[in-house]
Amino acid sequence: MTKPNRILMTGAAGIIGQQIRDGLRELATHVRLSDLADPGPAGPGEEIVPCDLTDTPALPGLVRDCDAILHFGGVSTENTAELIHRVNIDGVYHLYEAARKEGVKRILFASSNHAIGFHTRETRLTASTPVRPDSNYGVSKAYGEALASLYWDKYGIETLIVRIGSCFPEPKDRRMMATWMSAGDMLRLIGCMLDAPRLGCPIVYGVSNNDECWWDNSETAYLGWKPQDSSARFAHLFENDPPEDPKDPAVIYQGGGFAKAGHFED
Ligand code: NAI
Ligand code: 15L
Repeated sequence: MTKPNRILMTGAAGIIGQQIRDGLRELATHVRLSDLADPGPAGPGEEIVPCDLTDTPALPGLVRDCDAILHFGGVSTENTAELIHRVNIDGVYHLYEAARKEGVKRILFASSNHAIGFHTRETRLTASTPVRPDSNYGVSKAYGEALASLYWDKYGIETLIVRIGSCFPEPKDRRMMATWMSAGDMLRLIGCMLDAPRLGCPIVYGVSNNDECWWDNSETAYLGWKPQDSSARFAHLFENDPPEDPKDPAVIYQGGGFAKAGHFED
C-alpha cells in the first residue's frame, strides 16, 4: 500500500490510542480520531470525529474516505455480557459492514490475549492455535477474529488481527513482563500493516521482544515486523514481589486474572 491519505483510529481517547496518536502522523497524511470520550483537540493533520460504535447509522460516515481503519475502540476489559455484545460484537459487525459498503479495504482489529487466555503459560502459541477465551470479553475478541476472517474470504477486506498482550507505558505486574508490548512496537507493526503489498488476514501476537514470551510469530514473518523493545528494563519493579503460587489459576493461565475471575455478573 502506498502511504495512505487518510486513516481512522477508533478508541483514540484510550490507553493505546493516546500512546500511539502522535506516531500515526508519520504513517498517513490525515488521521481521523474517533471515540465516545474526548481524545483532546486536533493537532496538525488530525481530525476529530466523535462517534458511539453502537450508533449504527453513523458508522458509514465515520469510515468514509479512509484507506485503513485501526479499530481500537470498545470495551477493553471484562464486563456484562450485554454491554460486551452491544459494543464488541454488534459494534464490530456494523463497523465491518460500513467498511464493506464504503470500500475501506484494510483494517487492524485489536484482538486480545484473552481470546486465548485459557491456554497455560507452558504452551507456546502460534497463529494457528485455536482460540480458548477466558471471559465474555475474550469471546467477543474471538468473534471479531472470525468476522475479520469472513470479510477477507468473502469480500477481500484485509485485516491485521493483533492479539495484544499488555500495551501500557510499562508493565504493571510480573505477568506483564511476559505480555508487555511497547507503543513503539505497536507503531512499527501498524507501519508494516500499511506497507504490506498483500496483507491477507494474519493473526499476530502483539508483544515486545521480552525475555519470557509464550507466543511465536514465525508464521507471520512475511510482514517483516521485528519488535525492538523489551520489558527487561522494568524487571526491578517486581524483584521484591512474593514468589508466584504455581497452583493459582492467575499464574497457570496466560489470561491471568481474567481466567481466574468468576462470572462478572455474580
Ligand atoms: P481503553 O479502554 O483505554 O480504550 C478503549 C476506548 O474505546 C476508550 O477510550 C473508550 O471511550 C472507547 N469506547 C468504549 N466504548 C465505546 C463505544 N461504544 N463507542 C466508541 N468508543 C468506545 O482500552 P485500550 O487499552 O486503549 O485498548 C484499546 C483496544 O485494544 C481495545 O479494543 C482493547 O480490547 C484492545 N486491547 C488492549 C490491550 C492493552 O494492553 N491495552 C490488550 C489487549 C487488547
Ligand atoms: C486486555 O485485553 C486489556 O484490554 C488490557 O486492559 C489488559 O488487561 C491486557 O489485556 C492484559 O492482559 O494485560
